[in-house]
Amino acid sequence: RLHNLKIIDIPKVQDPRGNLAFIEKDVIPFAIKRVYYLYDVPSSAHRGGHAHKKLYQVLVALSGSFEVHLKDGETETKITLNKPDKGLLIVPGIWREIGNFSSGSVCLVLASEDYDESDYIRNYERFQLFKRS
Ligand code: T46
Repeated sequence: RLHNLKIIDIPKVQDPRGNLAFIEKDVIPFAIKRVYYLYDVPSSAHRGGHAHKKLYQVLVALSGSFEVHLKDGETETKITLNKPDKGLLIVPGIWREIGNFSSGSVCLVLASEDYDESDYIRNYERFQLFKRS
């Protein structure tokens, strides 16, 4: 299991009318600069397959479920996200692959930085070199 793995509890208000979850600045350990989401993902699709040099992110299964495989260069962990009130923190230097999306699932991502292709390591051998440097 990865040692710096963290699941964040997102505060919520449960109500017979439905639940309301809220993300305020103290819930996420970084200032959110960008929000994006994956949706209409075919169940056979694999997303990710890269690491980030500086970016922190929190993934939330807003609807449905999917699996996140994480590698830090030494150990690996598979996490199933299937609860809208749980966020998976992914710190820099972690290889991630996301798959097994259930039909209608939505992956919300809160990110610490603007989109920057130069922050991506999209080659696994380069990732291993990055981890050793
Ligand atoms: C990650 C996982 C969970 C943008 O133009 N702006 C954006 O903010 C993002 C995230 C992507 N893009 C472009 C870059 C590519 O041309 O959208 C295209 C698809 O991106 P990518 O192949 O990186 O998508 P995923 O789902 O494999 O990865 C994304 C994030 O890029 C990544 O940081 O951790 O979701």
